[in-house]
Amino acid sequence: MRTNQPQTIHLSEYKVPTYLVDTVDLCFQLYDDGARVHSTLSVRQNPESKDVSAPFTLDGDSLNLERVTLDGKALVAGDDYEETGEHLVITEVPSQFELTVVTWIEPQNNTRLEGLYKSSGMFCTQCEAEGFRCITYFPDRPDVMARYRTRIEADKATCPVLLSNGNDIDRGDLGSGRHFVTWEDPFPKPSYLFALVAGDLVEKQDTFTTCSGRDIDLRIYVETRNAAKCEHAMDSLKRSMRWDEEVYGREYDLDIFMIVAVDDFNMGAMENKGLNIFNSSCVLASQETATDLAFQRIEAIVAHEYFHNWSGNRVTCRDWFQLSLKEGFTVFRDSTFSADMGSPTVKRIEDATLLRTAQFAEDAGPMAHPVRPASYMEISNFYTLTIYEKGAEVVRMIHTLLGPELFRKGSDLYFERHDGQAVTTDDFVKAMEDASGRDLTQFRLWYDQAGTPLLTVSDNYDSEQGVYRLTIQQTIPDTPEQTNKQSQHIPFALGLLGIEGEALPLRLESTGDAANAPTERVLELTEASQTFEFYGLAQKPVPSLLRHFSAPVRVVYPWSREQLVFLMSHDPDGFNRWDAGQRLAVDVIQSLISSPETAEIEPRLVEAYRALLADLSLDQALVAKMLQLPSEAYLIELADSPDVAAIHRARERVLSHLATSLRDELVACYHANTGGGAYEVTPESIARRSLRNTALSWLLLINDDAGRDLAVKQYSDADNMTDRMGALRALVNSDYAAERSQALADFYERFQDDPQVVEQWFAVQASSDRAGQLPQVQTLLKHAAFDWKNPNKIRSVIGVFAGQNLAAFHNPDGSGYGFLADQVCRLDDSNPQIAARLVAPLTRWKKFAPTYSALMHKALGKIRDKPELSADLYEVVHKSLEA
Ligand code: B3K
Ligand code: ZN
Repeated sequence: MRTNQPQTIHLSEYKVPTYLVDTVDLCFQLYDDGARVHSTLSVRQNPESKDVSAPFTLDGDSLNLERVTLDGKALVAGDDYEETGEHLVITEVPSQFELTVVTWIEPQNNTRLEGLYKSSGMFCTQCEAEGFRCITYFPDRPDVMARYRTRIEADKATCPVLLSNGNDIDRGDLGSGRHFVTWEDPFPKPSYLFALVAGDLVEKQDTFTTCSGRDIDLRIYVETRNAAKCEHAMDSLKRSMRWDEEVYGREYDLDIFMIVAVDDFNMGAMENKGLNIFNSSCVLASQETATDLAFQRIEAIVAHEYFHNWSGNRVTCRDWFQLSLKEGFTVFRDSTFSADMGSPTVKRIEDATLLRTAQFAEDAGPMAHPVRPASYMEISNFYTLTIYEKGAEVVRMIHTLLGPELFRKGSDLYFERHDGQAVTTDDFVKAMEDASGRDLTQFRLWYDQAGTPLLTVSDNYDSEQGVYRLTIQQTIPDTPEQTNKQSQHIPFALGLLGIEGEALPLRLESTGDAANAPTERVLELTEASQTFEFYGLAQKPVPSLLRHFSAPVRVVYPWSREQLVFLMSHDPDGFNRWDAGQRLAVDVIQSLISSPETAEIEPRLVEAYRALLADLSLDQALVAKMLQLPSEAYLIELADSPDVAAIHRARERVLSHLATSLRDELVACYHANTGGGAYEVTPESIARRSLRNTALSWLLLINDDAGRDLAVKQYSDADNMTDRMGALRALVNSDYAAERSQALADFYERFQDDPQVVEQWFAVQASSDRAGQLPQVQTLLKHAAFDWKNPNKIRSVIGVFAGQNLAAFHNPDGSGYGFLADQVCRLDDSNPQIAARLVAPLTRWKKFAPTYSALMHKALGKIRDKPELSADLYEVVHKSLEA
C-alpha cells in the first residue's frame, strides 16, 4: 500500500523561477523501440529571483538519463549533478550557461498518455500540465517561457509526416530510409504548449486570409481512412478565426495552423502552439457517423482550442493555480461563439444545465475548490467544471457588469498589457478594472470562495402605494477548508410580468417616467440581504428572476405551480420560460417522490406540454429543449439524501404519464418534423430532429406499436447519425427486446470499422437501464472492440454506466459501486488520470441516502487500500473519505 502521501502544493508558496530559459533546441530520434531526446537549453539567472547561487533544478519523470553537459563539458553524476526520482539537480552553475541533456524514453510503452506516446502507430505528445518532464529534464512550469527549435528524425516509411510547433524551416534525407524536419516557433512559450507528431497521415488543406490580409495555411492531419471527415472541423476553424478578429480583434500570428486527430487521448483536445492535437472524436465528423450533438461539440472545441492562441498561449498562466485564467476565459469565448453561430437561448440552456447539474454538485462535494484553488496535490485533478465552467461564468458576470464595450476595452488592455507574459487571474481582473473604471474588489471573491451561493428571494406587494418589494438574501455554504464566507458581488437580472403577461416597466424610484423605464434590469447584489423596491405597479407582478442565468447561483422563491405555468408561456426571456418548465416538472416529480401513492399527476404539466407541442409559432429549438424533463442527475443534485431508485421511479412515472396523455400529439409531432429536405446542421433542422426523436422515444416508452414501427423504419432509412441513433436509442430503451437486439447487431455490423461510432454503440447500451444492467456492461468490457488502453472506450462503457445509467449504477445491492472500484483500481496502474476521473461518481457518497452512502464508502475504501495508489487517485479518494 502506498504510505507516503503526495505532497500538497500551495499557492501561497509561489516563488519566481530561479533560472530562466531563453531557447530550447530539441532533437528527437524516433525508433520503434524508443526515442532519444537531445535538449540544449540556454539558461540564465532570473534577475527577479532572490535565490542567487542556487543549484539549477529540472523536473523529470520516468526518464533514462544518458548524458549531461554544461557549456560543452561533460558533467559527472554524484559530483556535478544528482538525479533524484523527480529532479535533476545541477549543483553549481554560472549565471549564464548552456546545458545539454540527453534522455532515452519509451513512447511505445507509455500508457499514461502524458509526454510522448504512441497512438495507432503514430508518435504524439500531451504536455499539459506536467507532461514535458516525461520527455526531458526541464524546469517544467508555465512561467518559464522559451523559444523552441525542434528537429525530428524518423523512419520515412512509417513516419512520412513530422510536425512540431511553429514554422517548418528545414527538411532532408538522412539515408538508411530515415529523414528529418526542423521546426522553429518564434513565440516564447511554456513547455506545456510543446507538441510533436510523427506518423503516416494525410492532410486536408485550406487557407484563411486574416483581417490584415495575411494568408494562413490551414491543415488537418488524419489517418487516410478519415480523410473525408474533416470538412466540418475546417469550416469551424475558419469561422472561429473570423469571429475572434471581429469580436475580440485577435488576429492569428503564425503562417500555419495545424490540427492532428489521434484516437488515444486523455481529454478532448490540446491547444499546443500552432499544432493543436485533438481526440479523434472531437474533430472527425460526417453526416452518416456523427450526431448533431457531435457536430456542435466539434465546432465548440475547435473554437476553444483556436481561441487559446490568445487566451492561454500569447498570454499564459503564471502557475497552475491560475488555470482558470485561460480556461474560464476561453470557455466564455467559445460559448459566446457557439451562441452566435446557433441559438443563443438554447446554448445558454445547455451551459446552465451542465453547471447546475454537474458543477453545483462538484462545488458541494469533497473536491470543492475555488475558481483559483489555494492548494492541490495533483494538478491533473483540477481540470474541473469549476475551473472551466464556473470560471467562464465569472468572466460572463464581468461582461454583464461592464457591458460589451467596456468588456472589450478590458480584454484589449489585458492582451496588450500582458502579451508574452505568464500572469494571474488578478491581472485579468485588474485590466478589466483599469479599462472600465469599475471597482471589482468584492467581485474578486468569486475567484477565492468555493461553493454555490444560495439566493433566497421573498416579496410583498403594497397595493396602496403600488410598490413591489423584493428581498434577496445570499448565503454561501461551507466547503472543505472554508467557512463563514463573505457576501459576493452578484449581477441579478430580472423582469416583472403583469397579469396579461406584459413586461412591466421597472421603476426604482417613485418619481420618474414609466415609459422610459426598462423592462429588464441587472440588480447588483453585494450584501447578505438587500431589498429592492419597484414603483408604479397597479397589481402584484409575477417575478422573472435571474434571467439568462445571470450568475451561477441557486435561487429559491416560493413560486406557485400556476405562476410557473404562466411564466412558461409568457416570459419574454426564453431561458426563464424553459426554467419555469423545469421548476414545474421538478416540483411534480418531487411530490411523487415524497408521496408515491399520489394517484393524480399534475394536469397542468400535461396541458403545458400539450400547448408546447401544438404551438408551431414558438421557437422550435426552445420547444425541443422545453420538452426534456429534468434529468435524474439534476433531481439527485436538488435532493437532500437522495434515494436514487425512488427518483428514477417517479421520473419514469411522469414520463409515461406524459407520453400516454399526449400520445396523439406525439405522433403528430413526429410526422410534422419528418422529411423536409437534405441534412443540414442549422438550429432549425437540429430542432426538427430533436423533436421527432423525443416524440419517438416517448412513444416507445409506453410500448406504442405504431411508435415501434416508426422507430424500426427510421433506423433503417436514416441518412444521418442523429436519426439513426435516435431510433436506436428509443429501441434500446424500450421493451421491444427483439427489435432492440436486431438494431444493435445491425448497427455494429454497419459501423464496426469506425471507432468513433463503435464508441457511440457502447455508450447507448451502457446508458440504458434496459440494456445496460451490470451483467450486460460486463459483457461489453469483453467485446472485441473494447480496448483498455483507449480512454474513449473506457469512458463510453464504464464512464457512461456510472455517470448516466444512474438507476443501474446505484443498484441498492452495491454491485455497481464494487464494479466501478474494481475498474478504477485496474486503470490506476495504466492511466492514473483516467482512473481519477472515473472515480468521481463514488466520491459524493456523503450526499446519498444512508443505504447507498454506506456502500459507496465501502467501495472507496477498497480503492484506498489498493497497493501503490497513484498521486491522482490518492488525492481524490482520500479527500473524499476524509471530507
Ligand atoms: N488545455 C487542455 C487540457 C489539458 C488537460 C491536461 N490534463 C484542453 C483545453 O482546455 O483546451
Ligand atoms: Zn481550454
